[in-house]
Amino acid sequence: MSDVEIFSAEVCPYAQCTRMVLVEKGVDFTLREADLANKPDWFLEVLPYSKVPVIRHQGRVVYESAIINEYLDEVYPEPPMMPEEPGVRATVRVWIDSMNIKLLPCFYRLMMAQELEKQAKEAETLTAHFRLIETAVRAEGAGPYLFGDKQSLADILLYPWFERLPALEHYRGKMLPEDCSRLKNWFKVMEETKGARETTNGAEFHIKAYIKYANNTVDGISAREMRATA
Ligand SMILES: N[C@@H](CCC(=O)N[C@@H](CS)C(=O)NCC(=O)O)C(=O)O
Repeated sequence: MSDVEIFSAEVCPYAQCTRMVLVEKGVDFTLREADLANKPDWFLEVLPYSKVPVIRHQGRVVYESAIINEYLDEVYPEPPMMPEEPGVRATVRVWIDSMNIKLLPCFYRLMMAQELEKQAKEAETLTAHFRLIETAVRAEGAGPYLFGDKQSLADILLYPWFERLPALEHYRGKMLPEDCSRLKNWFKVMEETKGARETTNGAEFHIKAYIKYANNTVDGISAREMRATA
């Protein structure tokens, strides 16, 4: 019997983050994979928000990827994925929050936008977010990770979206500005981490998986929420 059960979906970047944390920490886990287009019966019974990821650990159900990831970092402290120094830890939390609230919804809105004018507006916003991160991580220090020489939950959060960037660029054009050299180097380092290597699907998979988003024909709770907030 594994220590952790994770309810996940291969396409889901949030679920990939949590799988990356489990892999990096060497936690033995059981993967319960769901097809989001044909949700299995257990989906509504087990998942409080009807969204993946959710984990079950020692009988406790934990959901919302940012909360799960911090929970896992607390119950499996090695290697730590939050900085020791409270000031840096606060910075990491600020970036996790800002990516979750601003960057990631913008990624989806751009992917689902059909009118050229809306695509241009969202592309501009996304590019500005990338520049903000580039500037912030330059200010923080030497790297190679976003906030120093150790991988944090902020790196883990951002990685799956960079892995999906080829899909966004395939449907909507180039997004990462050429001069974001720190982010480009960061991605190369992240690709080599155990968490990334063991969870990656590669560009072709994402290009296929996102066609429904690009045509705005995807159904599901997340897509409906995204349309409502667009
Ligand atoms: N805020 C949530 C977002 C999770 C989320 O949006 N999951 C999507 C897949 S990427 C999902 O399960 N959607 C179910 C649906 O759309 O019906 C988290 O961070 O865990």
